[in-house]
Amino acid sequence: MVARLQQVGRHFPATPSNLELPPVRVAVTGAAGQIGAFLVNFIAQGRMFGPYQKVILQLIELPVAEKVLQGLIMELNDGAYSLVHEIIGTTDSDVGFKDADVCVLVGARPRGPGMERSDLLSANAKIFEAQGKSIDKVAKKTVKVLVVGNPANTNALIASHFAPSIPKQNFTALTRLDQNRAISLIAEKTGAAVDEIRNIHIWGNHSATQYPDTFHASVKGKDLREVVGDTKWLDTDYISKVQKRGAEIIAVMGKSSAASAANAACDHVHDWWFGTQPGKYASMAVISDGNSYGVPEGVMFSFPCEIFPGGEWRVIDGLSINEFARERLTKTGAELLEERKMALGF
Ligand code: NAX
Repeated sequence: MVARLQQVGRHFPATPSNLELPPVRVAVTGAAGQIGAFLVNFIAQGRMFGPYQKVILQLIELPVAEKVLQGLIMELNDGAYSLVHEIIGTTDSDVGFKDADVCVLVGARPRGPGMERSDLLSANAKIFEAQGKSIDKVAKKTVKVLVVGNPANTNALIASHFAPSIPKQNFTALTRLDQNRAISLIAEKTGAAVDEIRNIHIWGNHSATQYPDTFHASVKGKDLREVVGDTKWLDTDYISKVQKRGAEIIAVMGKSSAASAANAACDHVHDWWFGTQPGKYASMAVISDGNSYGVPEGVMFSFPCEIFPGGEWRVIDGLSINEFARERLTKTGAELLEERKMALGF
């Protein structure tokens, strides 16, 4: 096991309100992996909790990756990040999740050769059951959990299921990378800046059934679909490009997205921590209560969400869902029900 490597309590710039706040404890599993290594550096730089909030990094790895974790911590130390109050590296989840304010669950079992989807789901079910139980036991009861490791939505559901003392609303899965990809493609198509594009929503599963919805979105305040002016592209190639962007990256780069995934995890937690800007919603997979848009109850489904400072969120209601969208919401919801059945048996 990697020991406590740093306990510095450095001074940090004398800037506004966060000076008096205690450091945020953020646990990251799979910290030594591709995404994890970017993520922990981004957190140390203030991308997740802002430039004045100190953090305690609680990094969790498998024993097989212990040396890599040790090296990562050495590099973090060499970064001399003023926001990093302390780093804990461990292979014991009860140590890593202890008193955590935020847990980002990146480590997961990848699909091996000859592995069926059901094998993948059940292998991950075991991991996320154990992590859910550990979070339940040692993390703060107010902990916010973001699952990145795939199949992210169902892994989040499992972790939540095995953490009964923590509200189900505190478990989420990452679809922000899909939202960012969807925005970036529209920026490329229209020449608008990414900040000028609002409210493209990702519905459903972080998989090839996800539905990037442009019907409620705008570019520079105007209806996105009118600005793009190419309905056929929006309803076919665009959707499929967003859905398959992960595979496209692998085909080009020979490995999967890492920096963009870490960046999206920071966006997700940042909005969850500070709240969304007025009129600008965030896609995140959250527990469905069965009352929104005909989505089945009890699956982790990506919805457009408004988040209030402090972390309470609500699914945006009242959006019109046409037949085209309905078909896609049904398909991605059915996939999540099937995943839940394979992973949890109900
Ligand atoms: P890597 O294989 O580079 O890293 C995973 C790390 O997790 C490894 O260091 C491994 O030792 C560790 N690990 C595995 N099981 C663990 C456990 N039980 N406890 C602690 N650590 C554990 O994968 P990487 O490229 O970083 O991807 C990580 C996960 O993110 C994968 O499941 C991947 O499919 C998923 N992704 C999810 C995305 C999303 O938008 N939701 C997008 C990017 C990415 O594909």
